[in-house]
Amino acid sequence: MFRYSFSLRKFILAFCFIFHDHIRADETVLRIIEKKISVQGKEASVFTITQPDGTFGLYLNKGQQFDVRLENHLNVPTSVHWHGLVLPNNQDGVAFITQFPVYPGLAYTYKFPLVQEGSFWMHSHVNLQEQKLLSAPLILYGPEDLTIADKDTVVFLTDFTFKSPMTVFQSLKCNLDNKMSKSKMMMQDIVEVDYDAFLANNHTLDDPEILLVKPGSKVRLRVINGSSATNFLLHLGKLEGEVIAVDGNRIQPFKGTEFELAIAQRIDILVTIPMQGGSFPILAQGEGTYLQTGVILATKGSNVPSLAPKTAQKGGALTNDQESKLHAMAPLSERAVDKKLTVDLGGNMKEYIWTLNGQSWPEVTPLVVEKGQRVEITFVNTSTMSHPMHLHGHVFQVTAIDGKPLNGARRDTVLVMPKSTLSIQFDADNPGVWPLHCHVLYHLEAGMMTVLRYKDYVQPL
Ligand SMILES: [Cu+2]
Repeated sequence: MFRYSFSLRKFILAFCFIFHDHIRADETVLRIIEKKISVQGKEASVFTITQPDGTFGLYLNKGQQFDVRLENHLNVPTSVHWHGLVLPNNQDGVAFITQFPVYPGLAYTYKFPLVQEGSFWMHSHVNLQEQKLLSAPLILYGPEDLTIADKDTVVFLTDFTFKSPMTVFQSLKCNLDNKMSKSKMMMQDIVEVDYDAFLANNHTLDDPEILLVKPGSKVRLRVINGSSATNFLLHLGKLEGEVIAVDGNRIQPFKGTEFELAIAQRIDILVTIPMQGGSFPILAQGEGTYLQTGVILATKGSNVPSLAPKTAQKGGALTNDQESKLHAMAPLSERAVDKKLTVDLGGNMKEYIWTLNGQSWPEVTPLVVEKGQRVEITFVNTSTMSHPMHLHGHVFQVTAIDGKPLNGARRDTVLVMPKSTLSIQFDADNPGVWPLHCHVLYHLEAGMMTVLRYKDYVQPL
């Protein structure tokens, strides 16, 4: 019997060796796969990023080596960008800029040290794949995280449509060609895409994820806006929340029951479960919509309410209020700005072309900086829509809103409100060619991207 088991084990090992001889023990495998999900009782085919054991996304520690083998099991080329990570330029995962796309049946290995901690995410940077849910959480735990909360949990928000992303994009173009009525145009300023549902950890609110919590315990919610075109308003209901970080960067604690979360941003909120227990919905309503999603924190034996994915009241519009109240725990050192850049956010609504400084990707003039410079970028939003602007490879600080100086939060994505200006500063300390773009997927597809290029940098491949 022993001999039999032993040889069986050897056989299995040999079998694994044949198929995985290229995988090292310290390497994490991420598979990009197509899968079927059910939304409102209807089947849909989406993309997802999972580990071989089914884990959704990546959970690593600061100081560890990021050593990930990304396998493309789709029938189309793809690439995955590690959103918010400070990494060497050639590890950034942007197809056609820092690497070729990963073709079906091929893998690509990423290796770099993890210098940050906090809540991040990953998503496709190819075409409109992000709308097919090709995104996942990427959490980097810090040494103190165990003492911050009793439970640490992710709430990953996405916007879902049964339509193909290309159909959505085409209809955005057509709608605008067809000279809409003024009222429809006004509505479109906030909401461009009519989604079928919003998902939290891949669940709709009629079948929500229920997270078991203990009475009196502290819970850290890492809320990630992984949606393609939806800003969210977060409602904590009976719980008061304390925001401790935005975009993975600690801020001076900020209390409230309602928070705003723009596309691609993250917010880490601490809540304390009352001693008497109960169930506590954490809701996210789409800006300018009646749709909501969320998770439910529930103590053992509590009655879990059934919640409707549609609300009676329409979600309002995001403002600059929250951003103006955020202050970094570790602001940039005080120093003079060496390089000032202005980026005009604009669009030609008739043709649905979105621009930065009047240019559409890829016909753009790069923004050039030099290593060692303190750089300031002022976004001037001349359009009637808000734009979540994301800079790759750097952590910036929000330093002014509408000309008013601010010792603001450190971030990688900031929402620039319509007819508003917003300045950010950062130290140019990570040479490369780094995308700077609007994170509304359809604006990005319509050209709202440029690059920040370090003078004299040539990419080692
Ligand atoms: Cu935009």
